Amino acid sequence: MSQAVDEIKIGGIGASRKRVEDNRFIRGKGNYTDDIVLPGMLHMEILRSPLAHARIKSIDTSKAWDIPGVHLVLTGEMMATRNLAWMPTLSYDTQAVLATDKVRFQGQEVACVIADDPYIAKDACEAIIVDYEPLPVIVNPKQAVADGAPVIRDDKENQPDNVIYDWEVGDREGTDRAFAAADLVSKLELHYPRSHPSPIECCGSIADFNRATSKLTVYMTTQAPHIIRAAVAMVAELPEHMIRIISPDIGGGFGNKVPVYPGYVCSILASILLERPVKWIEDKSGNLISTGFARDIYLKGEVALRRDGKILAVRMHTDADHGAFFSDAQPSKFKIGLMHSAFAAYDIPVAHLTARGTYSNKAPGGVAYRCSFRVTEAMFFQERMIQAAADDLGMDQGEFRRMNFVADDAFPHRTPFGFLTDSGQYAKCLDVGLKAIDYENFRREQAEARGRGRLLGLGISTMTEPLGAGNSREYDILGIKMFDSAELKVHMTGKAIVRTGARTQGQGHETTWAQIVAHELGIPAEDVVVEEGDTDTAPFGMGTYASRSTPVAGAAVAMVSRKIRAKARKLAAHLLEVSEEDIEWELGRFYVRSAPDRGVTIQECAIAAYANMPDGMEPGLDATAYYDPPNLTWPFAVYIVTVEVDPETGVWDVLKMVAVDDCGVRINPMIVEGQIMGGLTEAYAMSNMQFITFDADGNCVGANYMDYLLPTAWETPGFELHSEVVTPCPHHPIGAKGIGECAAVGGPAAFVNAVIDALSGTGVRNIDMPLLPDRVWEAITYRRDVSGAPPVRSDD
Ligand code: MCN
Ligand code: CUN
Repeated sequence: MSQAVDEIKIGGIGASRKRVEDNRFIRGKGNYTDDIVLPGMLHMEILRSPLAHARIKSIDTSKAWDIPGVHLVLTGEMMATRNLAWMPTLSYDTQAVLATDKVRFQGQEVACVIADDPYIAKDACEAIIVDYEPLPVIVNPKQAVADGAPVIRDDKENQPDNVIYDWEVGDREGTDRAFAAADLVSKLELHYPRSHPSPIECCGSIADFNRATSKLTVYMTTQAPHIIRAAVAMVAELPEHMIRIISPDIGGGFGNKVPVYPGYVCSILASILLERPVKWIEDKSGNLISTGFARDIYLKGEVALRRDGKILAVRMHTDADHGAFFSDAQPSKFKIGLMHSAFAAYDIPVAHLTARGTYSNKAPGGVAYRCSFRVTEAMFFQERMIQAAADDLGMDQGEFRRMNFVADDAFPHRTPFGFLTDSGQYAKCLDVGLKAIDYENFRREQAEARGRGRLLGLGISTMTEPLGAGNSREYDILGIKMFDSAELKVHMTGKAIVRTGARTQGQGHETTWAQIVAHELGIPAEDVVVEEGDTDTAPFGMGTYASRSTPVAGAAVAMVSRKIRAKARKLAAHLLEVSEEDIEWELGRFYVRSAPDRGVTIQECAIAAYANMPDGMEPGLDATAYYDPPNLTWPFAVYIVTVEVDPETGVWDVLKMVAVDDCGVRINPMIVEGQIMGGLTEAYAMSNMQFITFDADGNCVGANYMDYLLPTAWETPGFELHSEVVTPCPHHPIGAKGIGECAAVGGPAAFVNAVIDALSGTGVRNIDMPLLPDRVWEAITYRRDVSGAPPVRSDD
């Protein structure tokens, strides 16, 4: 008879364990960067540029210095004397820390004041007089490449124009041939607008340089503390072991807290100069105007089709607006992130993508906001194209997808862009979704309603996305290979602590990593503490973004647990006085194969590691595992939305939304559902209310919460989630695939497809997000596509 512990009871894999971190969060006991107060701490505020493009003729800081309580005023000129006016970005470009020659976007950092309190610092910022000479402004890729366009990055040698890269991937000739042989070519052009992750907590840092020990400690809002340590070592030319980056509790990241921001660098230099801790906490408008923008990409696509519905080839072109500095955090090999993961769920023989990136007078942007390196744009584009292609063919949306999906028995599947997808049951997920939305019935209702002048629509989005960079052969950031690690220490009482180089920002790692240990060792999850975010104690890791934590760091947690189990097995053999070969494992316990009643628990092995180890065995029970994933993980998702559009006002309401997510084995089903709900909420917001853009002078329009709306429970529709399809990841130690971003990636196309479907028959092929009522109304009234692309000057 088995005496194994019950996995669900001890909070192992599959248990919907309540999030342990919420205990402190909901009681207001979290410890965020702004909660930290150090003795003698000063406060820093940033002066930002009001103009989008201007030459700096002079900066007069004398009045700021005169204000009592001011300790330091930093300008670009002073930074330059220490070689810190510019810093490297994560995409091999440079970014101004404080402007010296020119300002290149509205909100750019021009000067900093460090004072006794933030109010004095703010007042002193206002006392700084900057003399600007305005320059012509560029706010979109078309203007960037126009004849005679001003060169934004005239600071760079070998940069005669505003083009950052021209990149291509795929098979150009093969694609051309396939298009020549097509029965029908379906085309679509659209703009995925800028958006902003806008986490509740803004960015901030407290730098604390101790002259006596030469040690620099920085508390900061970062999703990737080890990368920041490497960047600080590089920029500040400090030795790595003298830098400690601590990422305390984070109030939401969503990608906003991946980049390196000038505020971090300035607070560090200020602390070194003043030998006192310096705190910088960004305000909301500073966060919205200058940090971590996402998307802003123009997409042009063509699908070559056979009459029966088979996709023969895909051609794509993207024009990405990166703002004034190319600071995307992404694997260095790919210029436009993983844009070429588009169409990975479909069996497409050949494809070609060209991508151009340009500078503009906007804040750096591109890669953040719940996306695995541009996958959000890729999947949005894919699913808008798929809908348009099916419509052009006159085919049913479900049927068209089903006939082009990669079949269940066709894995591993090499996509035309070279990715290897390894598992999935796409058609099955779609069937579950169509049944849940009552597809046939809805189509009938839709036709009837149309007869009575009511506009109903149904939108489908189906996609697989690549989550979990590396492997280290193909993925690196600034040359640092993408892998992760975990360290597990089992104390003599059988309690444990696990540390990883990932950094949770709300995803629940403190709960789920303990569940993996429970699954592997049978130690109850509540006996396992999880710690992340301190470079002095956590093992090296590349951080949390691109939903890579479960695929990489989570895998490392499983692997280090197995190392511990291997040593515990030796201890068990010693305790049971049999040879190791005679020992069997069941959850939480080793036993003698021939006498199953004779066994020892994992806890008994733990104490033996300290109190009764065999001769010659190294004492203790701890280990570290580095995990280099063999491949990305490829979760699959189906999102289906039904809507009603009011033709009089353009207002649209969601009638029902269903989500079918297959992310392999779910460690904590409740946390996974939370991730999906959150992502769908963001997808809903992106598709209909989040509007942030730039006028022709480069003024950021919508940089406040009156215009840039955060969805609340009031306007967010209900979501029906389905979890019945589970395709374990074949190479992940516990079969899990990433989930953190799926719903935000795949969701937007479902909403937009639904509204466009409601307008079918009007000739409207596209309305750009956000689908604000006036845009929808304009499309219906004038029967035309509506683009919300940033304005082009009338003299263009
Ligand atoms: N999980 C699980 N079973 C799976 C997959 C995941 O139980 N098969 C659990 C994980 O253990 C983890 C959570 O779900 O607790 C998310 O896991 P994963 O998909 O690995 O994603 P990451 O932990 O790497 O989180 C990153 C992802 C990204 S990139 C953004 S952006 C985003 C997101 O997570 N930012 C978030 N979700 C967020 N959720 C919150 N609350 N706050 C953010 O800032
Ligand atoms: Cu691109 S947002 Mo998440 O990868 O941190």
